[in-house]
Amino acid sequence: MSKRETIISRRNFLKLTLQAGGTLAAGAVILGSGCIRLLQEEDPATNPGDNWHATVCGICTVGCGVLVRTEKNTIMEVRGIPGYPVNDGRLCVKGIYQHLSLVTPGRADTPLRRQNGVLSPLPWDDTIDDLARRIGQIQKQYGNNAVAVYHGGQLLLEEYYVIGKFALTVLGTEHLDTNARLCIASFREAYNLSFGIPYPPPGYQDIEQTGCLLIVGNNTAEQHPILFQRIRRARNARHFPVIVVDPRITPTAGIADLHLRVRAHTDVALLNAMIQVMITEELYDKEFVAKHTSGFAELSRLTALYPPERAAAICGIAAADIVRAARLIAAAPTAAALWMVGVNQKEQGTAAGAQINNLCLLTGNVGRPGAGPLALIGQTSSSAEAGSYDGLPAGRKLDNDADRKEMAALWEVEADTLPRKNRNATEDLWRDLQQGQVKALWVIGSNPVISMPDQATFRRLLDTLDLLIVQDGYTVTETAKRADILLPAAMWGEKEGVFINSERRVSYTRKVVEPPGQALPDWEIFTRVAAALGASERFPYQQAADIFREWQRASRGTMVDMTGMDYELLQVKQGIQYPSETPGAGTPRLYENLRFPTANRRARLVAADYLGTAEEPDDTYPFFLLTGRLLAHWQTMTKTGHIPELLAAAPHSYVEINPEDAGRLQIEPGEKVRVASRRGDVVLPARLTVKVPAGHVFIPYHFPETPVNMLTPHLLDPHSKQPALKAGAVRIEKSGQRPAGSPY
Ligand SMILES: Nc1nc2c(c(=O)[nH]1)N[C@H]1C(S)=C(S)[C@@H](COP(=O)(O)OP(=O)(O)OC[C@H]3O[C@@H](n4cnc5c(=O)[nH]c(N)nc54)[C@H](O)[C@@H]3O)O[C@H]1N2
Ligand SMILES: Nc1nc2c(c(=O)[nH]1)N[C@H]1C(S)=C(S)[C@@H](COP(=O)(O)OP(=O)(O)OC[C@H]3O[C@@H](n4cnc5c(=O)[nH]c(N)nc54)[C@H](O)[C@@H]3O)O[C@H]1N2
Ligand code: SF4
Ligand SMILES: [Mo]
Repeated sequence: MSKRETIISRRNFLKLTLQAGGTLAAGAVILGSGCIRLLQEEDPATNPGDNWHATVCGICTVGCGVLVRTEKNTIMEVRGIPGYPVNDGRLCVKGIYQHLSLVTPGRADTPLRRQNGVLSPLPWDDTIDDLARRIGQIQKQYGNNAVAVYHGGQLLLEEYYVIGKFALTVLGTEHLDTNARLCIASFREAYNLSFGIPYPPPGYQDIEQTGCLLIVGNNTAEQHPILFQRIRRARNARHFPVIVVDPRITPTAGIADLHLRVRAHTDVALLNAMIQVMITEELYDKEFVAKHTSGFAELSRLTALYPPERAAAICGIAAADIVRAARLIAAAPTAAALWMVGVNQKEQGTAAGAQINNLCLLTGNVGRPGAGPLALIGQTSSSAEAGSYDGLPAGRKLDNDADRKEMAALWEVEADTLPRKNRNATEDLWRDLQQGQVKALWVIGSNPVISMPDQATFRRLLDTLDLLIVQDGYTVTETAKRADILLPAAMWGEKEGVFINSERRVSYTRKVVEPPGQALPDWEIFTRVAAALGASERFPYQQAADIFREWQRASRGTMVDMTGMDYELLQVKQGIQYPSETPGAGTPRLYENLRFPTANRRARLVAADYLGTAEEPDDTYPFFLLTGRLLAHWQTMTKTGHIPELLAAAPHSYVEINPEDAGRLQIEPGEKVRVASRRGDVVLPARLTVKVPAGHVFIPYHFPETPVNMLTPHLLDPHSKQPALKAGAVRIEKSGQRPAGSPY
């Protein structure tokens, strides 16, 4: 890390701000006096030792550009970069306080090994030797697939690539997956079905410029807050219609012209009816459909079964509103759609995603400005491009011989040594743990002991392991506490590489401080273990840039081509949207030529019947369980759980109950109630609010001390194998006392 590359002097700060589109004045206004002060040479408030560094936010997928100020080895403050294409100087609360997550208690700073039930420090070399020996023994005795690898979505692209390469070429295991399976699997399948590849077609600019916005199962205001600010501003300026589909009244629904408060799990019925209206009223773009799509006849036949009145009865909304929604989209000059885990985390997540794509295709709203279906990602950096999700990098598949050959050549291994398929973490891993076939699990940057569904079962499955390796920035996560070996990882700000956001923007993320103690970047940990397992020549990496260059070769000529980028260009351009072949040039929008990567070059209109959920409420468990997120907290709270400012905003969990239901059950506001499903229970204070519809309850999923996944079922979308994490029927018991002998 040379000074020239990493430190922004006040002069460079000015240059960067101007370079970023001349929005200095706007940025200064947004940021207030702090920014202007920074630009004044003789400002006494600026300490001579202060250094400002431009990088990208380490929290969510929106991918805001940030400036961080360091003093010695500590980040002192974080601000938005004025003029940055994603956020133009703005940040949300998590972005502003994120540096505190690096210095909260419980950071992992040395390798730990469990002996006699206690985790104690061990030097790196000994830890790696021990780990390599134990993995070797397990694989020798039980086969390659006895070791499973599962990683999260907050790592660098370079790290996803190295982990995948390691799992396939060193371990030779089919068990390679990521927590993207819990998050984006269904929209990837929906994109695959509709367009032939799983990558998001439009960018944020299209959402901002649209003539009509449909938001389904996504609370953009809290989960993608800076994107939401862009939407709100655009809407205030141009007054285009916004339609929100969510059972709850969310802050996002607060800007809706039409809020469709559907019953949980009924989106496919709603979307089919909207399509039916477009077809029967002939509101669709006939020329576009005829020239650029296939499957219209079948879609037309199936959606004919969903007149608005039928869907209205299923969804619990007015038929007239369904008609209105369809007409608004069809009549708009352009229309775009956003969706996320309110759709994906359902047994019909893929089907619903495909219907959203259909709405865009039927109205010709693909491949042009202000249009398109944008399924948002959630986590810091998409892990789907580098491979762990599909098995091989850049969309290649392990069961395709040509793909295997290509990657084997690049990796300098025999194609026959690569596994022939990959096994997912939600069906295959559970089954193989159940059957005693997986003996070691290596979890990198994820906290599945909170985030997987049906925790009672999942935790029992983990107990069957001989070896649990956890690689995390903290020692105190619920998963880390169960580790046999804990490997301390450097986190955001402590390592360099690239992140990919929801609009395919690849951004450079900078190392600005040293990691604590002996913590190492994840790629370096794998490089060292590969060496211990005799594969050092295939993992010769000295720095992240070496990996990026190798990854670029893997990406060449694919739909995620990143050969037109390097770390320098990514900084100058403030991120580049893939595919990018020409140096510095990206692709803000896919399919502008309306040729789709399918066999006949047409997009597919995919028909899907409405099936609902396997666990409908009944007399014993009368409520739908909704789970979701809050603005102030991040995921399982490993990063936000100790930040006072964020805890003050959301100090503990609760269950939202509609006052009508609460009245019947005689539940008072704030009263502790027991929420129970067929699988487990949690005790929470009740919040009485009309924001949640009658017959539903809502529980935020963040809080590890009251894990909502004690309640959720292990039900999967059959196409994507994504779990229905917003599902399950529950009952509410007035007494907050757990019955004697409760296992939870
Ligand atoms: N503040 C904050 N931001 C985050 C995160 C975070 O932890 N905190 N996590 C990031 C990640 S990884 C992700 S995946 C995204 C998720 O972003 P979102 O998708 O916005 O997240 P959720 O709040 O989980 O769910 C969205 C909505 O789905 C609704 N919903 C539930 N069931 C249904 C249904 O059947 N139909 C419809 N139409 N809606 C339904 C819920 O009421 C909820 O309002 O957020 C990202 N951003
Ligand atoms: N009921 C219910 N369950 C859900 C959801 C829901 O809406 N409802 N949402 C699901 C979704 S969308 C998601 S994405 C998952 C998320 O589930 P998880 O992946 O389990 O959640 P995180 O809290 O993001 O865990 C990330 C871990 O990585 C660590 N970490 C951060 N940076 C680094 C790094 O650079 N290196 C390493 N090695 N570790 C790092 C953090 O400390 C943390 O322990 O939860 C899913 N579970
Ligand atoms: S919206 Fe996401 S990327 Fe932007 S500041 Fe907030 S957490 Fe960071
Ligand atoms: Mo997610």
